[in-house]
Amino acid sequence: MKFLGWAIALAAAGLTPVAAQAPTAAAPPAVEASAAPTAATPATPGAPAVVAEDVTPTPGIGMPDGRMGVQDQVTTIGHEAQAFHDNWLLPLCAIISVFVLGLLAYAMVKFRRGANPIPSRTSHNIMLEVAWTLVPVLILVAIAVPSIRLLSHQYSPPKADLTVKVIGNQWYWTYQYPDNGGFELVSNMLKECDDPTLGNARCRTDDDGPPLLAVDERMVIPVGAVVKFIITSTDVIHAFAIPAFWTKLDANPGKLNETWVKVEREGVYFGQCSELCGARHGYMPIAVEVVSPAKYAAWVASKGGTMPGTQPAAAPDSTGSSPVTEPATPAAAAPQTAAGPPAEAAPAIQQPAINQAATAQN
Ligand SMILES: [Cu+2]
Repeated sequence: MKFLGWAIALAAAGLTPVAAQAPTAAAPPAVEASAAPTAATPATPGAPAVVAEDVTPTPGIGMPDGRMGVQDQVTTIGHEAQAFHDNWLLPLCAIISVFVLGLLAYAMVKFRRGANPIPSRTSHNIMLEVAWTLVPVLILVAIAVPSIRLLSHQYSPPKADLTVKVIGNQWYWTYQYPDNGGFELVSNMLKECDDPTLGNARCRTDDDGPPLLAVDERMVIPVGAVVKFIITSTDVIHAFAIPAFWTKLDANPGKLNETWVKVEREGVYFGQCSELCGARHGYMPIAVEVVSPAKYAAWVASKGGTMPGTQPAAAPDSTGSSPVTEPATPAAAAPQTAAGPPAEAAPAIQQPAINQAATAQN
């Protein structure tokens, strides 16, 4: 029944007039549907590295390294949130905990039965009651003000320089670049070299990143740019989370969520799906590579995409400094055949298919 529902939903999506107008947008659901049953294997088996290989992850940056506390933050929101957490919430929690523990210990010793054979009959103390009502209210206000300010900054994005559509699938991520011609990446986790299920796929090296976090296709974004993530899902609820960006947002089928980042330094930053989404939930990592604008343009060209304001027929890798040596992957090549779709077509189209698929599943 589940597959029948999917088939009906996808057929309906392909037959709608809107879908017919935008070939790139109609194509991804078909690709995703065929890829879903074999999601356990990487999208490009046997292919060499297609990541921007001159950017290797820095140990301890953008990944867990055994330290306590939050990861080093590399976004403006991340700095604000980390300061709020480290300099305000944690000390406040510690002070309150120690204070309550002290009160408990004091009461246990001072008012123990041995020292008070005749218990006190006191039942009211106006000053005390006013104090223990007012003080917690003031503490909550002191937490609420910076907390709401942070929320307001998170949900007041500046004008985006780049939009990336993030799509969760069981169990991998796809990234679409509507501003750069609409190409799409399929990002699968890299397995270990001694994994008996590896097959012909490329296995992880230390240059790719830590085990369970390295992927075959990283999302690439330019440093210093305001990048808007439009986040959704094709099947169940996933969550797009990158700790170093202070980003965590659900990817819901049939719904578009939005968040943004402005990353301050180049590097590779890792995250994971953070919503229990099925058997391989733990194996759908996220890797974002942040590069200079020039490298980003070269990478876009290598994927067959275009930079805004340039001609679609621009020769790929004209700078000669492309961080990527491979031509576009099959997944990325698909949009190349499309005749210049409008940038915003993808989200508008994907919706009916997702809605119907979700309904069919229920
Ligand atoms: Cu997931």
